[in-house]
Amino acid sequence: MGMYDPVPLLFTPLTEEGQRERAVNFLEHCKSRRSVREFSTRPVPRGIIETIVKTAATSPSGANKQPWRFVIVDDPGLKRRIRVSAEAEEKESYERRMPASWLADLEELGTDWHKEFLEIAPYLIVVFKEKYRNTDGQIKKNYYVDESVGIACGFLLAAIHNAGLVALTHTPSPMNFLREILRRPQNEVPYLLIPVGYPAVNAVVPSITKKPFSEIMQFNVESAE
Ligand code: IYR
Repeated sequence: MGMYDPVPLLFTPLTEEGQRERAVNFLEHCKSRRSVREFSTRPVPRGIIETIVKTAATSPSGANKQPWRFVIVDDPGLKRRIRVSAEAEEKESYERRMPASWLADLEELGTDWHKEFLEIAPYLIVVFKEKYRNTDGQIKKNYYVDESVGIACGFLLAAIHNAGLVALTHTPSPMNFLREILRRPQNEVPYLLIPVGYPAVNAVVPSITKKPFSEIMQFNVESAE
């Protein structure tokens, strides 16, 4: 059994000026990230993708259980099977399962059931959440699994952007077919499907904006007069 064994924190202090500069630079960097649906077939070195996944794995997680599995796919046969299954589910969703209000919201983004990017992007990173662990026949549950894997995916997307690549957070629904195609065990549930690569030449994105800061931030509690 592991014991709590404290070690000195490695912490590099910055000057206030340095902090401001780093904070603003990171904001500007993050502002330039966009979800991309039009990919180039230009290959990406596998080592870069692995470094990005290692970055995601630095995330905090409930009781440090690290309840994630990142499956990296570049095999054309697997990508084809994933595309075929995803499109079958998405076609059903767009044509029958999604309510009119949802379809209206998606019209702004111009999405439909065609998912050719699943074959065009050089890599798919399929993220699974590990609901529980099976250690020597003993079932041990993980904690805050959605929060932990969601945070790790945030790190993953930031690392992808930082590496000069683009991605899409794709959620075909339902997506249990990913467990079958990628032969993951029952304790793992597909969480996100993330194509990664370079944008197609002349790729376009929808002209969307982020909410004003005043709408997303509250500072303490305004006095109600
Ligand atoms: N999963 C579908 C639909 C979809 C849903 C949301 I919410 C989006 O922001 C975008 C798409 C699809 O990938 O097309």
